[in-house]
Amino acid sequence: MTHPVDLDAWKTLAAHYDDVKSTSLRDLFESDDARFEKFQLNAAGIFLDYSKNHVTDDTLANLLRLAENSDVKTRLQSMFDGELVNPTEGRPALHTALRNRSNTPVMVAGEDVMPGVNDVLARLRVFTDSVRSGDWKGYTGKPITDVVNIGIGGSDLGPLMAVEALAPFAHERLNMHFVSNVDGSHMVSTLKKVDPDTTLFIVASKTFTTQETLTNAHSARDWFLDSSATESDVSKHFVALSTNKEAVSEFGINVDNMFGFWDWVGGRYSLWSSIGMPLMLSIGMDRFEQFLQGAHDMDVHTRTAPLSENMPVILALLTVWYNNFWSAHSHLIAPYDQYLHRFPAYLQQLTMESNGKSVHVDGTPISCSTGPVVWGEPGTNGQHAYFQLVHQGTHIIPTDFIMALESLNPLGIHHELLMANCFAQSEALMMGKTKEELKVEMQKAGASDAEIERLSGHRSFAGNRPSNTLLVQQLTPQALGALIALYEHKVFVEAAIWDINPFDQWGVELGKQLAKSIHQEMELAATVKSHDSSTNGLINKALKLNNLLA
Ligand code: G6Q
Repeated sequence: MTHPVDLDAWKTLAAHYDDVKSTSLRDLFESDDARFEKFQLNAAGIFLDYSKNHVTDDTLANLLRLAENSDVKTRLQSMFDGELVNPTEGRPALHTALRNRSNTPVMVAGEDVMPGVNDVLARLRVFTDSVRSGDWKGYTGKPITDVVNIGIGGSDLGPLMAVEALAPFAHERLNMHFVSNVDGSHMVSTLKKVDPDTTLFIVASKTFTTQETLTNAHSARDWFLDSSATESDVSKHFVALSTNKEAVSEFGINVDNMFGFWDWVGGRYSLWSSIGMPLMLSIGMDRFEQFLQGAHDMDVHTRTAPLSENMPVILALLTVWYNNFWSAHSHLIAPYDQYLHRFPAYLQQLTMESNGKSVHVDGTPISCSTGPVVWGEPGTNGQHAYFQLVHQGTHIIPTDFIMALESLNPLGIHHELLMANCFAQSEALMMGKTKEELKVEMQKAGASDAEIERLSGHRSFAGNRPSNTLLVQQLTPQALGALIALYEHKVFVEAAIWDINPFDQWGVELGKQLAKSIHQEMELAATVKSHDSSTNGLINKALKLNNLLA
């Protein structure tokens, strides 16, 4: 396999970077009035303005050639077709089948997976409808008022983010809670807010072996049984979302209360499966299907649009451009939408777990830098915190601004101000403020020449900081579905270019393994000597201070 850095297009881009690196974004806009019209795209209800990037027609042509050289189209098609795109775990990655609203067959090992997908969706509809309507009763005959999702990582971040994002569509009676951390405080503080006879616990775990989730689930069950409930009442209050029937049954959850999915659904891609149950309960199955439809629309766009008009491909190419040629290894997600406050955290897992890799698909050491650090918080809050570094720090941090044009909570001038701030930030990042502009501004305010001179370096901004702006009309279930699918495919295209496997996570597995073995050692209540001196020292300190040594 040719490594990315050996491709002709890669070498051309490296040379092209030297040609364009000193051309400012200001210059690019001044020399082309049609830049906004030229560098924009529409797909599945999402508008993308990518004109405020360090790209010219030539840059784009070179990047598109890189996508061609990297077989991006073929690789995308392999994923949609259910081929083994996750070779280290020997699996396809078919989250797209879960939202395949066209219902065309998707074959895995000679079998169409769609009837299974549709069956689970139908069961989920019956169950979630009955909880929402109040027909599903707790053990004292009362309807459910609170739902506690117990899961972590992919079995937590997606449902939590989406329930928050679609809060305006939430069911009035159902309060949603999420417990992920094995820190007992998370469970204890949640249980204080709910009553055993009106609470439904969802134990969400693909493997049903995850230490944190099982520990939390056991504690929740003990708490439930400490009320007047008995073992036979558990089935009215505990359901499982998993691929592991045996472990679910061993835990004591009746498999009639289990909603399955398949090993070809990666944890961080599982929101579209039964793992989405908290969202189904919150917004109802009809709206959940609109959510699936939005993602499917983006899937169709990704599969069919030419590379030059393909939104996830363009976004991925921009990330590769900055990450590999501009040495910009950090990417800011700035949703100007309070409901999207968990979206950056969700994308952090999606992108960093997928593309945080140091070997190529064939196992050879990586030849280029891979996934950037992804982070963020909603605007306008970020402006009063870390945006200073994005404006004037020494790092280039490409930024994605995300906003809905219409508010779901119109309130006076609030939404206009939100939009104004969003547009102002991307403009300020790009334009900066020249010394001449500062001089005029300070002179108008009556500053002396000496004062202007003294502050000139501090108060002028180089600007030239790139950003994308993504707009939807309203943050509806459909729009959210399309937005998530857009980033999923962007991550896949980046991985295709870097020639890495975005679907495994051996680092996560290592963490799970080590925590388990240290815990087993701690349970022996004896001084631990088997690790390095730091790890031994920390474990022994904890054992001693908690009086756990025999
Ligand atoms: C996701 C990761 C990881 C996983 C959690 C929970 O892609 O593999 O975040 O989702 O470790 O795993 P379970 O769902 O199996 O409990």
